[in-house]
Amino acid sequence: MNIDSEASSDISFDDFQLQILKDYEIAVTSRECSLLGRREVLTGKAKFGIFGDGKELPQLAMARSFRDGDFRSGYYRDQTFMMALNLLSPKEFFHGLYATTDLTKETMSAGRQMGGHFTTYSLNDDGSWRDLTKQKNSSADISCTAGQMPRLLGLAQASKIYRNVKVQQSAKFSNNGNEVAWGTIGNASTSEGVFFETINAAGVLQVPMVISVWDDNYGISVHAKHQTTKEDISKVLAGFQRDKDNAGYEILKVKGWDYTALIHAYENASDIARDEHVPVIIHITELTQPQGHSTSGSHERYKSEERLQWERDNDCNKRYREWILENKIATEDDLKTLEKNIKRLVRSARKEAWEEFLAPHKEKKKILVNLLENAANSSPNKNFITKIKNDLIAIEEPIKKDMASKARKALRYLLGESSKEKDSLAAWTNKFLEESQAKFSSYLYNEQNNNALSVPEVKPTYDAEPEDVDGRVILRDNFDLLLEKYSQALIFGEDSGAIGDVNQGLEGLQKKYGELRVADVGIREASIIGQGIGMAMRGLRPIAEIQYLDYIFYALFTLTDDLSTLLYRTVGKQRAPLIVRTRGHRLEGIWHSGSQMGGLIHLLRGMYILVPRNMTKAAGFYNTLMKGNEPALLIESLNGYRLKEPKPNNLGELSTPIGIVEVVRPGRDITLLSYGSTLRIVMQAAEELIEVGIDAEVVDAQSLLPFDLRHDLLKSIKKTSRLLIIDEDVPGGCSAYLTHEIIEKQGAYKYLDSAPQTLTAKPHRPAYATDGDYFSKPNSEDIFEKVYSIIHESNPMDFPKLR
Ligand SMILES: Cc1ncc(C[n+]2csc(CCOP(=O)(O)OP(=O)(O)O)c2C)c(N)n1
Ligand SMILES: [Mg+2]
Repeated sequence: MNIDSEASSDISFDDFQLQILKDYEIAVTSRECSLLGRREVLTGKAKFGIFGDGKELPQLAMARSFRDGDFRSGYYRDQTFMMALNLLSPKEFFHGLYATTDLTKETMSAGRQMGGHFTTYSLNDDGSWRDLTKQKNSSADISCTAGQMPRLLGLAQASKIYRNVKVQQSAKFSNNGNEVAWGTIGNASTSEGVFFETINAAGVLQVPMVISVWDDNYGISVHAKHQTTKEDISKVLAGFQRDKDNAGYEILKVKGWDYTALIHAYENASDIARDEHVPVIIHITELTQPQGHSTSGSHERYKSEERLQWERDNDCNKRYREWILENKIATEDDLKTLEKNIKRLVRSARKEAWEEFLAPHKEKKKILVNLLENAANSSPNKNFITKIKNDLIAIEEPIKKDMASKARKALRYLLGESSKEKDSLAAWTNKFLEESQAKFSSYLYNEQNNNALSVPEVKPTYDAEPEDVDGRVILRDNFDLLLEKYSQALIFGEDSGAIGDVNQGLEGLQKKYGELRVADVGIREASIIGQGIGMAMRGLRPIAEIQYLDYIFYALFTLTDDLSTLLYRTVGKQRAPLIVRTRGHRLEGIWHSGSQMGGLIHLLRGMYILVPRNMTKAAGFYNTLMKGNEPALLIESLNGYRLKEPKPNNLGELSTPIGIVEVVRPGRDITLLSYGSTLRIVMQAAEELIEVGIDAEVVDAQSLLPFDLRHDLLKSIKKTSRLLIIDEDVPGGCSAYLTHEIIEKQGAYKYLDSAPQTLTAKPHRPAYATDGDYFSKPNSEDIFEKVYSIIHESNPMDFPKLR
C-alpha cells in the first residue's frame, strides 16, 4: 500500500509547524555530525566511521511514533533516531568515534563498539532492572548485517506474552503488551537468510513489530540488481500482506524524502502494531548516501555521475528544506541562521569530546613522565630511559597504548636494579595495566552477585525407597515445577508444544500451561534463539529448545554475535538470561553426532555451557540457572532419557552448582576426565581396568564454561600424577581446551609423571549405526587400552605390552 502525503491528524497546525522545525534542526545536527565525523577519520583522530547521512528523515518520523516502553533493534545508520529521542548528543556521538573508555561520556559501550552502535540501559549499576516502561529502549546493536533480526522478533513477542499471559512482577517491563519493537535494516541486508526467516516467523506469531527498510539501492558498492529480486523488497514481500481471510503483515511503502507521508506511515504502523499486534513492514525508498557507505571508501568509484547527481537532488534533508520553504514554514534566513548555529554547536561538541577523550591520558602522561625521569636519574641506563621519556613527551595526543608501551619498555632497562624509583614505576605500571585492562575485558560474564555461580548447591534427596524412573520423567516433572514457580518462564521449540518434545521431557505441559508458555515453533533455529534473546531482554525467562545439538549451527551466529556479547558490549547494561536447551552426545551419523563441543566452547564465551551426565544433574542445572541471570547452553544426553534414575523428592529445588567438577569414582593411579554420555563408557572402562590392577579416578567435568573453578582437577592429579581426557569431540577440540585449563591455568604439569593425553573421536564426522559409532568415537576398549598404555609406559614390568 502506498501512503499519500497528508499531514498528521493528531496535532494542531501550529504544533505541526514547531515539530517540523524541531525535526529540521535534528536532521541538520545529525548531518553535521556525519560530515565532521568523516573528517575526524580522515585526519586520523578516529579509526572508522559509518554514519546516518541520507537516512535522517524517516528516522525522525519513526522517533515521533516511538513511545516509552518500546524497543529498537536496528543498525548503524540510526544516529538521527537516537538524537531525536535525546539518547545521543553530538558530544556523545564524537566520543563514540574516538572510543572514549568512560561510560559516562561514551554512553553506548565505553569505546568497546565502533561508533554507530546504539544502546540504552536496561540495568542499574547494581544489576537490577530499570523500569523499561518509563524509558525508550534500544537493544544494543551488533555489526553483522541482519543480525538484529532474530532479537527483534523476541522483543516484539514479549509484548504478546505480557498481553496474554499473567506474568508476575511485569510492571517494569510492559503495560499490557502495548509496546512495539521497531526494527531497522538496510536494503541489501534483506538478502540475508535470517531476514526472511524472521519475517516469516513474525507473520506466523503475529507480534507487534515494525520493521523499516532503509533503501538506498546499494549495499556498499553492490547495486540492488544483485541484491534483491525485482530490485524491490516490498514487491518481494507482497505475499505477506494480510487480507480479510488471512493474518499477515501490513506493508507500507514511502519515499524517504516525503516528510508528511513518513509521519503518517509511522503513526499508522504504530497503531496497527500496538493495538492489533500485527507486524508491519515499512519500505522506505529513494534514500541516499551523501558520503558513501563508510569512511573506508568513496562511492564515486562505483556510482555513475547520473546516480550521484540524483542523490544530490534527492537528499532527504535537502528536499525537506525545500518543502519547508515552499510551505512557508520558515524563511531562507531562518534556516540559514539555524544551520549556522548548528554548525557551531557541533564543532564545539567535537572539540569538547576530543579534549575529554585526551584529558585523562594527559593526566597519566604527566605522572608517567615524572616517574620515568626519576627512574632515569637513579639508573646507569639513564640515557635509554630518558629517550623513552622524551619520546613520550613528544606525543601530544597520547592514548593508553603509548603509556603502557613506554612504561613497560623502560622497565626492561631497570632489570636487576633496585631503587625506590624503579619500584614506583613498576607499581604505577602494574596499576595502570590492571585498570586499563578492566576497561576492555570486564563483563564478559555477570560480575554482580546475582549470578548463577553464587547459587548454592542443593543435593538431590530421596525417599527411603525411591522410585526408578526414566530420565525424561525427572526432567518433565522438574520443568512442571519451574513453570509453576516462575510465571516468567516459557519453553518453545520444534515439537516442544503439543507432543511435549521429541523425548517427552515436556509431556502434558502445554495442556497445563497453555500454548504461549509451552509452544511449538517453526523449523528456524536462528529466530528461535532470537525469540529467546528478545524476550529475556524484556524480563521474561525463556527456555529455547534446539531439537538436536547438531542443528544449533543454524543459530550459531545469533548465539555468538548477539547473545554471547550482549553483557560485554553494553558494559553490563543489558542482559538476556536465555537458557538454550538441547540434546546431544553419542548420537549416530554425520549430522547426528551431537558432540561438536570445541566449536561451541570457543565461540560462546560469554555463555555458560553445561553437559550434565544424567537428567537429575540437568534438572539441577536448570534450577540453578533460573535463580541466576546469565545465558546458558545446556546439553542433555540424548541416550539418557530412557535410562532409569532414582527419582529425587526435591525436584524444583535441587540445584547443581555451575563450574564445579565431580569425582564420580575415586582412584589412585590416573585421573580420567570426561563428560556427558561418554562418562558412562569411561566408568565402564574404569571397572574393567581394576581387573588388571589399575585404579582410575573418574571425574565428571559437567560444566565446560566455566570449568572447575575450585581447581579440583589439580587435587586429583596431585594424587594420581597422570591425566587422560576423554571426549567424543574432534582431536584438539574440547579436550585441548580442558588440557589448557588443567595444565596451564591450574599448573598441573608440575605434578604429572606421564605426559597428559587426550582420547577423542576421529577427525571426521561420525559414521552411522553401531559400527560407525564404534569406529568413530572412543569406546570402552579404546579407553582401556589408552589408559593401559600410559601405565605400561611408566611401569612396563608390571604392565607388559598389551598388543
Ligand atoms: C554478516 C555481514 N556481512 C557483511 C558485512 C559487511 N557489510 C557491512 S555493511 C554492508 C552493506 C549493507 O548494506 P545495506 O544493508 O543496504 O545498508 P546500508 O549500509 O546501505 O544502509 C556490508 C556488506 C557485515 N557487516 N555483516
Ligand atoms: Mg543500502
